[in-house]
Amino acid sequence: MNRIAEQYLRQETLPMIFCPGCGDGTVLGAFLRAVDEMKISDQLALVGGIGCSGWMPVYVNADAIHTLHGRAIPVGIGLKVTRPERKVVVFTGDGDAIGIGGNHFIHAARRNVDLTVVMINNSIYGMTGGQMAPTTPSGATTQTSPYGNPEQPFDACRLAEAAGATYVARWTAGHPRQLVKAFKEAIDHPGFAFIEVVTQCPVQAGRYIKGGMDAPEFLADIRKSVVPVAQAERMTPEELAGKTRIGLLHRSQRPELTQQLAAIRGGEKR
Ligand SMILES: Cc1ncc(C[n+]2csc(CCOP(=O)(O)OP(=O)(O)O)c2C)c(N)n1
Ligand SMILES: [Mg+2]
Repeated sequence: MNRIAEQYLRQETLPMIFCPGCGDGTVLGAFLRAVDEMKISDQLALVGGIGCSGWMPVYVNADAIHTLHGRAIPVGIGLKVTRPERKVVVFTGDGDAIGIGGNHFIHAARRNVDLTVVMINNSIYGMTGGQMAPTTPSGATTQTSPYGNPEQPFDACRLAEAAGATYVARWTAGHPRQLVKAFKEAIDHPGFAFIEVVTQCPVQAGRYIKGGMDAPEFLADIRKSVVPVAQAERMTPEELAGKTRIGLLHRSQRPELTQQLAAIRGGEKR
């Protein structure tokens, strides 16, 4: 076992529940590298929703809450406003964050509360066996859309930005080094920071959406489907059709919720 895994994983919780070839382990590895470089493990408060991705905090040697499906963000908000000195990081799935938890997601972004929300987008409800999610591509077959998804998926990053998030980035499980940097930036960012990570789910999305369960092939296909933002700016709408932009998509500054609350408690004028 490498030093990072030995130092930051709760050994008694291993082995992880993730299927072979799942992208969640890569995301967790990148997160732990960021934590190691920032030396902040004792300041962390991690929150996990329900779903495969929601298990990530369970494996980390840090304070953590594993909460209800769709409720990871409001639990994170509660933590942050009562213990503002903590660095609160929420791990959530696409179904957890913008399916059942969609309303919490947009209001957390609107409030600009100082959280880092990491959404693992595997385009499906993984843990429960491959049901259609709000991120499932149009036309895709899943366990609950055997004739193809008749709906249009959400772009969670555009949703976050429109709702008021002040840091928005998207990467994939094929970009671990960029993810380490993004985690560090998001944790340091004083406001609602959202990172979407597009991941391979060879067992559920592989079986139902792609018709094959080969993890390296799945990840290679994800890498082919994304374009760095700078490159996307030079592409025509026709060239961009079917491509997903990756990188730092938005960064801005405006008043943050816990500071606003502290000012009210302190009787200061805002
Ligand atoms: C209130 C509630 N509704 C439904 C469920 C069942 N459930 C558990 S995980 C899950 C979907 C998880 O999908 P996602 O959030 O995308 O996470 P993934 O497993 O794909 O990482 C559902 C519907 C639940 N546990 N609680
Ligand atoms: Mg999912």
